[in-house]
Amino acid sequence: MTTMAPDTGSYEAVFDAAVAADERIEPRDWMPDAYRASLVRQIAQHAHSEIIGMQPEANWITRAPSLRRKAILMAKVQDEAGHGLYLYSAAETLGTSRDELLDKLHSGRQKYSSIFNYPTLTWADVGAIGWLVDGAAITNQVPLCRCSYGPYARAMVRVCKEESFHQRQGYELLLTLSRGTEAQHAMAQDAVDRWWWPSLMMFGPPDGESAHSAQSMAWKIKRHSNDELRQRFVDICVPQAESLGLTLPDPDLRWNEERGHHDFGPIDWAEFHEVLRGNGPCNDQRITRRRQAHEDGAWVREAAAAYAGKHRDTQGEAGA
Ligand code: FAQ
Repeated sequence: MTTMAPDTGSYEAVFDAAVAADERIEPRDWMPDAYRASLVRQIAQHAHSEIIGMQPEANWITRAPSLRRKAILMAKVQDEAGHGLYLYSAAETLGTSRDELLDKLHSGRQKYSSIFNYPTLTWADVGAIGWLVDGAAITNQVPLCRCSYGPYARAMVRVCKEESFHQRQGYELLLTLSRGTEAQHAMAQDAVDRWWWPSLMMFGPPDGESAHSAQSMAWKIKRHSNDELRQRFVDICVPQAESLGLTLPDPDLRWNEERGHHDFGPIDWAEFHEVLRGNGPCNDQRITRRRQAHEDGAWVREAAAAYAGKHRDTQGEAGA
Protein backbone atom coordinates (compact mmCIF):
# COMPACT_ATOMS: atom_id res chain seq x y z
CA MET A 1 0.00 0.00 0.00
CA THR A 2 1.23 3.51 -0.79
CA THR A 3 1.01 6.14 1.94
CA MET A 4 -0.39 8.99 -0.16
CA ALA A 5 -3.25 8.91 -2.69
CA PRO A 6 -2.34 11.05 -5.67
CA ASP A 7 -5.98 11.88 -6.33
CA THR A 8 -7.16 12.80 -2.83
CA GLY A 9 -3.99 13.60 -0.97
CA SER A 10 -5.62 12.22 2.12
CA TYR A 11 -3.95 9.61 4.29
CA GLU A 12 -7.27 8.54 5.72
CA ALA A 13 -8.75 8.00 2.25
CA VAL A 14 -5.80 5.78 1.34
CA PHE A 15 -6.28 3.79 4.51
CA ASP A 16 -10.03 3.43 3.91
CA ALA A 17 -9.44 2.38 0.31
CA ALA A 18 -6.87 -0.21 1.33
CA VAL A 19 -9.25 -1.71 3.89
CA ALA A 20 -12.12 -1.69 1.39
CA ALA A 21 -9.91 -3.44 -1.21
CA ASP A 22 -8.87 -6.11 1.33
CA GLU A 23 -5.26 -4.96 1.18
CA ARG A 24 -3.05 -5.32 4.23
CA ILE A 25 -2.12 -2.40 6.44
CA GLU A 26 1.58 -2.66 7.32
CA PRO A 27 3.47 -1.13 10.27
CA ARG A 28 4.84 1.87 8.35
CA ASP A 29 1.53 2.73 6.72
CA TRP A 30 -0.52 5.60 8.07
CA MET A 31 -3.41 4.37 10.21
CA PRO A 32 -6.00 6.09 12.42
CA ASP A 33 -4.96 6.33 16.07
CA ALA A 34 -8.09 4.48 17.12
CA TYR A 35 -7.30 1.59 14.73
CA ARG A 36 -3.81 1.35 16.21
CA ALA A 37 -5.16 1.47 19.78
CA SER A 38 -7.80 -1.15 19.10
CA LEU A 39 -5.25 -3.51 17.57
CA VAL A 40 -2.90 -3.06 20.52
CA ARG A 41 -5.82 -3.78 22.86
CA GLN A 42 -6.87 -6.96 21.05
CA ILE A 43 -3.41 -8.30 20.24
CA ALA A 44 -2.19 -7.65 23.81
CA GLN A 45 -5.21 -9.43 25.28
CA HIS A 46 -4.60 -12.28 22.88
CA ALA A 47 -0.88 -12.50 23.75
CA HIS A 48 -1.62 -12.40 27.49
CA SER A 49 -4.18 -15.20 27.01
CA GLU A 50 -1.57 -17.40 25.36
CA ILE A 51 0.94 -17.09 28.17
CA ILE A 52 -1.55 -17.20 31.06
CA GLY A 53 -3.15 -20.10 29.19
CA MET A 54 0.00 -22.14 29.76
CA GLN A 55 -0.80 -22.43 33.46
CA PRO A 56 -3.93 -24.62 33.61
CA GLU A 57 -2.42 -27.35 31.46
CA ALA A 58 1.12 -27.06 32.82
CA ASN A 59 -0.51 -28.08 36.09
CA TRP A 60 -0.71 -31.63 34.68
CA ILE A 61 2.72 -32.03 33.05
CA THR A 62 4.24 -33.76 36.08
CA ARG A 63 1.22 -36.04 36.39
CA ALA A 64 0.67 -37.02 32.76
CA PRO A 65 -0.23 -40.72 32.67
CA SER A 66 2.44 -41.81 30.16
CA LEU A 67 5.67 -40.63 28.55
CA ARG A 68 3.81 -40.09 25.27
CA ARG A 69 1.13 -37.94 26.88
CA LYS A 70 3.78 -35.97 28.77
CA ALA A 71 5.78 -35.26 25.60
CA ILE A 72 2.63 -34.10 23.77
CA LEU A 73 1.54 -31.87 26.64
CA MET A 74 4.98 -30.29 27.04
CA ALA A 75 5.09 -29.53 23.31
CA LYS A 76 1.63 -27.98 23.46
CA VAL A 77 2.40 -25.76 26.44
CA GLN A 78 5.63 -24.62 24.75
CA ASP A 79 3.64 -23.82 21.60
CA GLU A 80 1.42 -21.51 23.65
CA ALA A 81 4.51 -19.65 24.87
CA GLY A 82 5.60 -19.30 21.24
CA HIS A 83 2.18 -17.92 20.28
CA GLY A 84 2.53 -15.33 23.02
CA LEU A 85 5.90 -14.29 21.57
CA TYR A 86 4.62 -13.94 17.98
CA LEU A 87 1.75 -11.85 19.29
CA TYR A 88 3.88 -9.56 21.49
CA SER A 89 6.11 -9.05 18.44
CA ALA A 90 3.06 -8.17 16.32
CA ALA A 91 1.94 -5.67 18.99
CA GLU A 92 5.45 -4.14 19.09
CA THR A 93 5.15 -3.27 15.38
CA LEU A 94 2.40 -0.84 16.46
CA GLY A 95 4.82 1.17 18.58
CA THR A 96 4.31 -0.36 22.01
CA SER A 97 6.83 -2.42 23.94
CA ARG A 98 6.62 -5.86 25.48
CA ASP A 99 7.61 -4.41 28.87
CA GLU A 100 4.73 -1.97 28.74
CA LEU A 101 2.23 -4.68 27.82
CA LEU A 102 3.45 -7.07 30.52
CA ASP A 103 3.28 -4.27 33.02
CA LYS A 104 -0.35 -3.66 32.09
CA LEU A 105 -1.13 -7.36 32.43
CA HIS A 106 0.53 -7.59 35.83
CA SER A 107 -1.24 -4.49 37.12
CA GLY A 108 -4.65 -5.64 35.84
CA ARG A 109 -4.94 -2.85 33.25
CA GLN A 110 -5.19 -5.30 30.35
CA LYS A 111 -7.34 -8.42 30.18
CA TYR A 112 -6.69 -12.02 29.21
CA SER A 113 -9.27 -14.60 28.18
CA SER A 114 -11.87 -15.46 30.82
CA ILE A 115 -11.42 -19.18 30.11
CA PHE A 116 -8.08 -19.43 31.87
CA ASN A 117 -9.58 -18.55 35.24
CA TYR A 118 -11.10 -22.02 35.61
CA PRO A 119 -9.24 -24.85 37.37
CA THR A 120 -7.95 -28.08 35.81
CA LEU A 121 -9.21 -30.60 38.35
CA THR A 122 -8.51 -33.90 36.56
CA TRP A 123 -6.38 -35.27 33.73
CA ALA A 124 -9.45 -35.23 31.46
CA ASP A 125 -9.40 -31.42 31.67
CA VAL A 126 -6.30 -31.49 29.45
CA GLY A 127 -8.42 -33.24 26.81
CA ALA A 128 -11.37 -30.89 27.29
CA ILE A 129 -9.11 -27.84 26.94
CA GLY A 130 -7.59 -29.21 23.73
CA TRP A 131 -10.92 -30.14 22.21
CA LEU A 132 -13.06 -27.20 23.38
CA VAL A 133 -10.72 -24.32 24.27
CA ASP A 134 -8.33 -24.81 21.36
CA GLY A 135 -11.34 -25.62 19.18
CA ALA A 136 -12.95 -22.30 20.14
CA ALA A 137 -9.63 -20.51 19.67
CA ILE A 138 -9.31 -21.89 16.10
CA THR A 139 -12.89 -20.96 15.22
CA ASN A 140 -12.13 -17.41 16.35
CA GLN A 141 -8.62 -17.22 14.89
CA VAL A 142 -9.00 -18.67 11.38
CA PRO A 143 -10.87 -15.51 10.27
CA LEU A 144 -8.14 -13.44 11.95
CA CYS A 145 -5.71 -14.82 9.32
CA ARG A 146 -7.55 -12.34 7.05
CA CYS A 147 -7.29 -9.45 9.52
CA SER A 148 -6.50 -6.14 7.83
CA TYR A 149 -3.30 -5.66 9.87
CA GLY A 150 -0.49 -7.64 8.21
CA PRO A 151 1.70 -8.69 11.16
CA TYR A 152 -1.29 -9.94 13.18
CA ALA A 153 -2.78 -11.81 10.20
CA ARG A 154 0.55 -13.50 9.42
CA ALA A 155 1.10 -14.52 13.05
CA MET A 156 -2.35 -16.11 13.01
CA VAL A 157 -1.51 -18.40 10.09
CA ARG A 158 1.16 -20.20 12.06
CA VAL A 159 -0.79 -20.09 15.32
CA CYS A 160 -3.80 -21.74 13.65
CA LYS A 161 -1.68 -24.59 12.26
CA GLU A 162 -0.39 -25.32 15.75
CA GLU A 163 -3.82 -24.93 17.34
CA SER A 164 -5.16 -27.61 14.97
CA PHE A 165 -2.67 -30.09 16.40
CA HIS A 166 -3.70 -29.00 19.91
CA GLN A 167 -7.36 -29.54 19.15
CA ARG A 168 -6.71 -32.99 17.66
CA GLN A 169 -4.63 -34.15 20.62
CA GLY A 170 -7.40 -33.05 23.00
CA TYR A 171 -10.02 -34.86 20.97
CA GLU A 172 -7.91 -38.02 20.83
CA LEU A 173 -7.25 -37.86 24.58
CA LEU A 174 -10.96 -37.55 25.34
CA LEU A 175 -11.82 -40.34 22.88
CA THR A 176 -9.37 -42.66 24.64
CA LEU A 177 -10.91 -41.84 28.02
CA SER A 178 -14.45 -42.05 26.71
CA ARG A 179 -13.78 -45.56 25.35
CA GLY A 180 -11.87 -46.59 28.48
CA THR A 181 -13.19 -47.80 31.83
CA GLU A 182 -16.43 -46.52 33.31
CA ALA A 183 -14.45 -44.25 35.64
CA GLN A 184 -12.42 -42.84 32.74
CA HIS A 185 -15.58 -42.19 30.72
CA ALA A 186 -17.13 -40.41 33.71
CA MET A 187 -13.99 -38.29 34.13
CA ALA A 188 -14.16 -37.23 30.46
CA GLN A 189 -17.86 -36.39 30.77
CA ASP A 190 -17.29 -34.36 33.94
CA ALA A 191 -14.54 -32.34 32.23
CA VAL A 192 -16.77 -31.56 29.24
CA ASP A 193 -19.59 -30.60 31.61
CA ARG A 194 -17.32 -28.04 33.32
CA TRP A 195 -15.59 -26.60 30.23
CA TRP A 196 -18.50 -26.35 27.78
CA TRP A 197 -20.15 -23.12 28.98
CA PRO A 198 -16.91 -21.23 29.72
CA SER A 199 -15.77 -22.18 26.17
CA LEU A 200 -18.86 -20.51 24.71
CA MET A 201 -18.03 -17.38 26.74
CA MET A 202 -14.60 -17.18 25.07
CA PHE A 203 -16.26 -15.62 22.01
CA GLY A 204 -17.10 -12.54 24.04
CA PRO A 205 -20.38 -10.83 24.99
CA PRO A 206 -23.48 -11.13 22.80
CA ASP A 207 -23.43 -8.91 19.71
CA GLY A 208 -25.84 -6.40 21.24
CA GLU A 209 -23.41 -5.83 24.12
CA SER A 210 -20.13 -6.03 22.22
CA ALA A 211 -18.55 -2.59 22.51
CA HIS A 212 -15.89 -3.05 19.82
CA SER A 213 -17.40 -5.41 17.23
CA ALA A 214 -19.01 -2.89 14.87
CA GLN A 215 -15.88 -0.76 14.51
CA SER A 216 -13.52 -3.75 14.43
CA MET A 217 -15.59 -5.33 11.68
CA ALA A 218 -15.69 -2.08 9.70
CA TRP A 219 -11.88 -2.01 9.89
CA LYS A 220 -11.76 -5.75 9.00
CA ILE A 221 -9.84 -6.56 12.15
CA LYS A 222 -12.69 -8.91 13.01
CA ARG A 223 -14.46 -10.61 10.12
CA HIS A 224 -17.41 -12.09 12.02
CA SER A 225 -19.38 -11.11 15.08
CA ASN A 226 -19.02 -12.83 18.47
CA ASP A 227 -22.42 -14.56 18.12
CA GLU A 228 -21.71 -15.76 14.57
CA LEU A 229 -18.49 -17.46 15.65
CA ARG A 230 -20.10 -18.89 18.80
CA GLN A 231 -22.86 -20.44 16.65
CA ARG A 232 -20.29 -21.85 14.24
CA PHE A 233 -18.44 -23.44 17.17
CA VAL A 234 -21.62 -25.03 18.59
CA ASP A 235 -22.49 -26.46 15.17
CA ILE A 236 -18.99 -27.97 14.86
CA CYS A 237 -19.00 -29.46 18.36
CA VAL A 238 -22.37 -31.23 18.35
CA PRO A 239 -21.43 -34.02 15.88
CA GLN A 240 -17.95 -34.27 17.41
CA ALA A 241 -19.46 -34.84 20.87
CA GLU A 242 -21.59 -37.61 19.40
CA SER A 243 -18.51 -39.27 17.89
CA LEU A 244 -16.78 -38.96 21.25
CA GLY A 245 -19.71 -40.69 22.98
CA LEU A 246 -20.07 -37.68 25.31
CA THR A 247 -22.98 -35.32 25.86
CA LEU A 248 -22.91 -31.53 25.92
CA PRO A 249 -24.45 -30.17 29.14
CA ASP A 250 -27.30 -28.24 27.57
CA PRO A 251 -30.88 -29.58 27.62
CA ASP A 252 -31.93 -26.91 25.08
CA LEU A 253 -29.42 -27.98 22.46
CA ARG A 254 -31.23 -29.11 19.32
CA TRP A 255 -31.06 -28.81 15.54
CA ASN A 256 -33.21 -26.03 14.14
CA GLU A 257 -34.15 -26.97 10.59
CA GLU A 258 -35.40 -23.49 9.75
CA ARG A 259 -32.21 -21.72 10.81
CA GLY A 260 -29.91 -24.48 9.65
CA HIS A 261 -28.12 -24.25 13.01
CA HIS A 262 -28.31 -25.73 16.49
CA ASP A 263 -30.29 -23.79 19.04
CA PHE A 264 -28.66 -23.67 22.44
CA GLY A 265 -29.59 -22.60 25.96
CA PRO A 266 -28.89 -19.25 27.64
CA ILE A 267 -25.32 -18.41 28.63
CA ASP A 268 -24.75 -17.22 32.20
CA TRP A 269 -23.40 -13.75 31.37
CA ALA A 270 -23.39 -12.80 35.06
CA GLU A 271 -20.69 -15.45 35.57
CA PHE A 272 -18.72 -14.09 32.59
CA HIS A 273 -18.76 -10.55 34.00
CA GLU A 274 -17.75 -11.79 37.45
CA VAL A 275 -14.74 -13.57 35.92
CA LEU A 276 -13.82 -10.40 34.00
CA ARG A 277 -14.06 -8.42 37.23
CA GLY A 278 -11.43 -10.72 38.72
CA ASN A 279 -13.76 -12.95 40.71
CA GLY A 280 -13.40 -16.21 38.80
CA PRO A 281 -12.21 -19.36 40.57
CA CYS A 282 -8.54 -18.87 39.66
CA ASN A 283 -8.00 -15.17 38.79
CA ASP A 284 -5.79 -14.46 41.82
CA GLN A 285 -3.78 -17.65 41.40
CA ARG A 286 -3.14 -17.03 37.69
CA ILE A 287 -1.94 -13.44 38.06
CA THR A 288 0.15 -14.18 41.16
CA ARG A 289 1.88 -17.04 39.34
CA ARG A 290 2.45 -14.83 36.27
CA ARG A 291 4.02 -12.04 38.33
CA GLN A 292 6.23 -14.58 40.08
CA ALA A 293 7.34 -16.12 36.76
CA HIS A 294 8.21 -12.63 35.50
CA GLU A 295 10.31 -11.90 38.60
CA ASP A 296 12.00 -15.29 38.37
CA GLY A 297 12.94 -14.53 34.76
CA ALA A 298 14.59 -11.18 35.55
CA TRP A 299 18.09 -12.68 35.39
CA VAL A 300 17.43 -14.11 31.92
CA ARG A 301 16.35 -10.70 30.62
CA GLU A 302 19.40 -9.06 32.23
CA ALA A 303 21.76 -11.66 30.77
CA ALA A 304 20.20 -11.35 27.31
CA ALA A 305 20.47 -7.54 27.44
CA ALA A 306 24.12 -7.74 28.62
CA TYR A 307 24.93 -10.21 25.85
CA ALA A 308 23.25 -8.02 23.22
CA GLY A 309 25.16 -4.99 24.56
CA LYS A 310 28.47 -6.87 24.37
CA HIS A 311 27.69 -8.06 20.86
CA ARG A 312 26.91 -4.48 19.79
CA ASP A 313 30.22 -3.24 21.29
CA THR A 314 32.21 -5.97 19.51
CA GLN A 315 30.53 -5.17 16.20
CA GLY A 316 31.22 -1.46 16.79
CA GLU A 317 34.93 -2.20 17.34
CA ALA A 318 35.09 -4.41 14.24
CA GLY A 319 33.48 -1.66 12.18
CA ALA A 320 35.82 1.06 13.53
N1 FAQ B 1 -12.35 -12.90 28.14
O1 FAQ B 1 -16.46 -5.61 22.47
P1 FAQ B 1 -16.03 -6.99 22.73
C1 FAQ B 1 -6.36 -19.32 23.27
C2 FAQ B 1 -13.61 -8.21 26.65
S1 FAQ B 1 -6.33 -17.70 22.86
C3 FAQ B 1 -11.91 -11.72 28.60
O2 FAQ B 1 -16.82 -8.09 22.12
P2 FAQ B 1 -13.77 -7.56 21.02
C4 FAQ B 1 -5.21 -20.18 22.91
C5 FAQ B 1 -13.04 -7.42 25.47
O3 FAQ B 1 -11.64 -7.50 25.44
C6 FAQ B 1 -7.81 -17.01 23.60
N2 FAQ B 1 -12.32 -10.54 28.09
O4 FAQ B 1 -14.47 -7.12 22.38
C7 FAQ B 1 -4.94 -21.15 23.95
C8 FAQ B 1 -13.55 -6.04 25.78
O5 FAQ B 1 -12.81 -5.49 26.85
P3 FAQ B 1 -11.95 -4.11 26.71
C9 FAQ B 1 -7.85 -15.57 23.40
C10 FAQ B 1 -13.18 -10.60 27.05
O6 FAQ B 1 -12.34 -7.34 21.16
C11 FAQ B 1 -5.67 -22.32 24.05
C12 FAQ B 1 -14.94 -6.32 26.33
O7 FAQ B 1 -14.90 -7.65 26.85
N3 FAQ B 1 -8.20 -15.26 22.03
O8 FAQ B 1 -7.31 -19.68 23.85
C13 FAQ B 1 -13.63 -11.79 26.51
O9 FAQ B 1 -14.47 -6.96 19.85
C14 FAQ B 1 -5.40 -23.25 25.06
C15 FAQ B 1 -16.03 -6.17 25.29
O10 FAQ B 1 -15.97 -7.23 24.32
C16 FAQ B 1 -8.17 -14.02 21.57
O11 FAQ B 1 -7.84 -13.09 22.28
C17 FAQ B 1 -13.19 -12.99 27.09
N4 FAQ B 1 -13.58 -14.19 26.65
O12 FAQ B 1 -14.07 -9.15 20.93
C18 FAQ B 1 -3.93 -20.91 24.86
C19 FAQ B 1 -8.54 -13.86 20.12
N5 FAQ B 1 -14.47 -11.50 25.49
O13 FAQ B 1 -10.83 -4.42 25.78
C20 FAQ B 1 -3.66 -21.82 25.86
C21 FAQ B 1 -8.46 -12.44 19.64
C22 FAQ B 1 -14.54 -10.16 25.42
O14 FAQ B 1 -12.89 -3.09 26.16
C23 FAQ B 1 -4.39 -23.02 25.97
N6 FAQ B 1 -9.48 -11.62 20.22
N7 FAQ B 1 -13.76 -9.62 26.36
O15 FAQ B 1 -11.48 -3.82 28.10
C24 FAQ B 1 -10.73 -11.47 19.69
O16 FAQ B 1 -11.09 -12.11 18.70
C25 FAQ B 1 -11.64 -10.49 20.35
O17 FAQ B 1 -10.87 -9.60 21.12
C26 FAQ B 1 -12.74 -11.15 21.25
C27 FAQ B 1 -13.56 -10.03 21.91
C28 FAQ B 1 -13.68 -11.99 20.38
C29 FAQ B 1 -12.13 -12.01 22.34
